Amino acid sequence: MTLITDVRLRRVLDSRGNATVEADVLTESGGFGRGKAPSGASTGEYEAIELPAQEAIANARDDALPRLIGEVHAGNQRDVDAALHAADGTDDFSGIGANSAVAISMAAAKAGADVLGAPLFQHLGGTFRGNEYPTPLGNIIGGGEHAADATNIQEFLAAPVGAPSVEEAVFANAAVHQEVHDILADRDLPAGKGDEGAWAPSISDDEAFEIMDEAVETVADDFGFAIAFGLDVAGAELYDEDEGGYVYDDGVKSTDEQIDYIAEKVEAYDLVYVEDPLDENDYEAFADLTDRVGDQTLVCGDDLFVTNVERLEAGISAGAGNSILIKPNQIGTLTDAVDAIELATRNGYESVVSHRSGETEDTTIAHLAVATSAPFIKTGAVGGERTAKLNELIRIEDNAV
Ligand code: 2PG
Ligand code: MG
Repeated sequence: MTLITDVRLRRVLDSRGNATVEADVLTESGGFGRGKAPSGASTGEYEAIELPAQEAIANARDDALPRLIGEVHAGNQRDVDAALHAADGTDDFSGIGANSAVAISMAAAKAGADVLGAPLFQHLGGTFRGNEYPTPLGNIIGGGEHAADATNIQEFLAAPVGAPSVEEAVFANAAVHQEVHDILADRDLPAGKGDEGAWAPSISDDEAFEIMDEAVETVADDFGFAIAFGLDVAGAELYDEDEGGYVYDDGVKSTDEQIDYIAEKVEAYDLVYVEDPLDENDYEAFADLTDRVGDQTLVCGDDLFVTNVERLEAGISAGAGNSILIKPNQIGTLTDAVDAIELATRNGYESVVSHRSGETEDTTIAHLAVATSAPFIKTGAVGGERTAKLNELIRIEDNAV
């Protein structure tokens, strides 16, 4: 029933105005699915390779389509994704492009769900999944690679851990975003927005910590439940070997100083989440920090693990981190992403499903988070390409998909 009869590829715009790959998958019985690839700016060194959209499309048309059309059932995700790997023939999807791979992988999943008449999260997760909803981490203040002349730390993320529902949590994050706007206005600090819709004022990281602390407290009082916050430090972007450490506006921190700095911030602000606090090659430093604060906060590997089971296995052996960021385009297929989540779960690591800084209106990650019972999803607080996922979560919770 779900035999693939056609795959159509085209370039469409992403949220930064760059070209990205859109895939349509059609099946024998009239099933249809559409997927779009996101794109990172602070990409990890070990990520699967994104090719220029036109090149990715041409290569996938030549190499992947003959292995899919009339050959594979969209309802069998492992077969689809194995065909994509076979067509690509490399370790990092540099043949057909991880952008073509992930767009086709997601489109096939949606076509499979369409034939079944089931919501995507149920097709991916099965009937025993779908009653646990992730807490959305909302990007509120940011800089790094996502905005010029703003904070050194890439993302300050609201985490409405006490919210009674996804809907309340989503609105709480939007309220924190508005509250920060008001605090910035009171302090006469003009701010545009970065790539993910976070405020990008020209302030020090210390001032951003203060403002976040004030904003989450105010909104928590208004909403009547606990709202904490966390960070994506994007440590690999700050780390410069030639400079001898992590380069901040106010100086360079050695690895030991960086560990102390993050541990102090976890204590001072009760941070519930710290992503990529250290460089992507430094398992040992991740392990040291996890020893220090891993019982109080999630220490999450993004560029460290790149959704890759081999890198996660190395991290598990080293005791590096206690959670993994899951970005399907970082590894190229949904099968690879789900394998990483399952390995994480078996080893007591939490999974945090994530958007990219360059996004589209695709909502697959909302379904993936629910399908795998991920405790967190990181997909912004405002902006159409971010609210597409947040509103989909609200619909999933409301049984309206
Ligand atoms: C990150 C992501 C998403 P990018 O570092 O976690 O917030 O950014 O997509 O630019 O890698
Ligand atoms: Mg990150």
